[in-house]
Amino acid sequence: MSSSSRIPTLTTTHSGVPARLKNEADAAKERLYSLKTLPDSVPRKSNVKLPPNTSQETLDAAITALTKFLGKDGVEINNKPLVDGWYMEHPNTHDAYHVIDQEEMVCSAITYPSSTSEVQAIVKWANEYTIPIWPISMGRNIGYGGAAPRVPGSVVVDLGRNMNKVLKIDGGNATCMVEPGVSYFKLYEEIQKTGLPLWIDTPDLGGGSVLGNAIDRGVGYTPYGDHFANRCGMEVVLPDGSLLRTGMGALPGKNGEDNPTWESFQHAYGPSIDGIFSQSNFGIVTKMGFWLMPASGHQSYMITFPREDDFPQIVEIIRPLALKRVLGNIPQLRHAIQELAVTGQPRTTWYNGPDRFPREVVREGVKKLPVGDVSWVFYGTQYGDEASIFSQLEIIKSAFLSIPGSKFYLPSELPSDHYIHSRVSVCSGVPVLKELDWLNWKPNAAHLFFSPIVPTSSSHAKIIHTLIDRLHEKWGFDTFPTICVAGREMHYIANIVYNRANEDEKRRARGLMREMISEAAKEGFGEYRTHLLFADQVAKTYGWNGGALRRFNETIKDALDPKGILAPGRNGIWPKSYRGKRWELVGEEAKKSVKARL
Ligand code: EUG
Repeated sequence: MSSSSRIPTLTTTHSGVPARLKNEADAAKERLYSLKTLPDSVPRKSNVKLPPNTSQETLDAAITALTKFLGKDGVEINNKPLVDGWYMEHPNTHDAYHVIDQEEMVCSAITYPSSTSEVQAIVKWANEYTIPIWPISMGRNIGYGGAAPRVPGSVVVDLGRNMNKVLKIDGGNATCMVEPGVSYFKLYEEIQKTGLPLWIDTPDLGGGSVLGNAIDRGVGYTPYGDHFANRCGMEVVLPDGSLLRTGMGALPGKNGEDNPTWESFQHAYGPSIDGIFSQSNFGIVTKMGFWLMPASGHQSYMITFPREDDFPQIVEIIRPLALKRVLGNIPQLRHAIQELAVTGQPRTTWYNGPDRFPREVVREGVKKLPVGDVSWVFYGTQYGDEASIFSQLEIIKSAFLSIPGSKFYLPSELPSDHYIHSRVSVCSGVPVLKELDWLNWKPNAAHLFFSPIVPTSSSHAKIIHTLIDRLHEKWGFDTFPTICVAGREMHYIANIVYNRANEDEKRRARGLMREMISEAAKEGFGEYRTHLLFADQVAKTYGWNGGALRRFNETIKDALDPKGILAPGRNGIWPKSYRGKRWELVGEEAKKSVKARL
């Protein structure tokens, strides 16, 4: 056996794989590594990346001071070769899925707090030395920048390594409270241990941080799929090192206890402020409460549609079903090409050309799979007792099957290795790894998401899909749309899969992103989330009334973080000391000028 047998498990590492998925993880890594031509690491081209305006001496003195406080194991200099690793063995030094040079967006050091008071001390230390810090929960935000800091040389605060406890599970009230290092895998295991009939809500992959994903406003697929909407209560270290509790946590409980409704009511008295700690750099969230879903009967299904042009009609059928909550969760609509990709076989299995994967080859490919000659695949799940699921399915079938040639399948009608079984797990709160399989599409594969919000309407859906497909063609990428339907809007996720060993592919991936962001904005579409590199450009598209939103964010930023130490540039929010100094990355040219500055 190769290196894969070293994949850490949950019993040894907070970020490890659960025992039930160990073999699957080994096999997935094995398949991915069989296509890897990049070495595990290469020697560093330069020394430790210094924070801006910081000399080596100042950094050394600062690190010595921090080490005195946190101990030798609490601080680590980032001077070793960079290792991209694999999903379950991901780095906290840089972006494993680098879209620019691997060494460009790196931290100078990593620090590992063990408590909220240590986080407070780190923040005070950063203020003292004016060194930017970049907090990560676990750093598995893959496709959006991973663990990489926006400002090279920042000190990464890896919250998860030593702060990874499930602090509370309340079976009666169906709530929990977690620290940043609790993954979906871990929360799931902990709940199983209690024997309580509770579900978590997991994204497609289960290795990420529950807290981190929620404050990045990530998405899962049960009726509790809007992660930030199902939060309840936060504890936040502010940029001056002081501590805040939001919601009912602001009201002290009896005898110094936590407030008993902290995880039950989202608000306090006065303005609702939780939202400003999501997708921002206004505070470090060290604890967060969540609502859990009572376990339920569930039935997943798949509906296939034969023609490319069925897309707008599918969307029109979805909207009323979603609004009436007949579709009670976040279903996915995928293009047929993904039926090929999720088999885990490389692109070359079907097609060897360097150009775009031809439509006829998709058709030839899917014809041989259980789905047959189709263009779109809808993965849904219904919840409740048997009778209610039955009646819901009758409504759903009669709506979708009005499209000529569409077909309805249950998981029991499909082979045991079909992707639907992974959807069954995800849609019933069981975190899995299956979604990694489409990474085998290319060697040394990495992915990048373009994630616009689109009204659930045929005309808008057609515009965005045509735009995305046209630009993928222009820049030479296969179009991999996964459309996650929230209700009145859809998160259209275009998965750009690129070979991170190929500089030209990386350049084209960046070009494609930049052009999609600007073209989509002209049509009124904006991203719900984006990779670090594109944060400035996306933030700029939200420019109504001369950038009123940006000004508001900057006002808050300057008030809370006058020295600009906390995650400068996150989500396009720059502290005063960085503004107007060409830190914003809005194009390839800007990148060059920033690089020259560093
Ligand atoms: C996916 C979904 C997302 C996202 C990134 C990826 C799914 C990929 C709905 O949000 O942000 C299969």
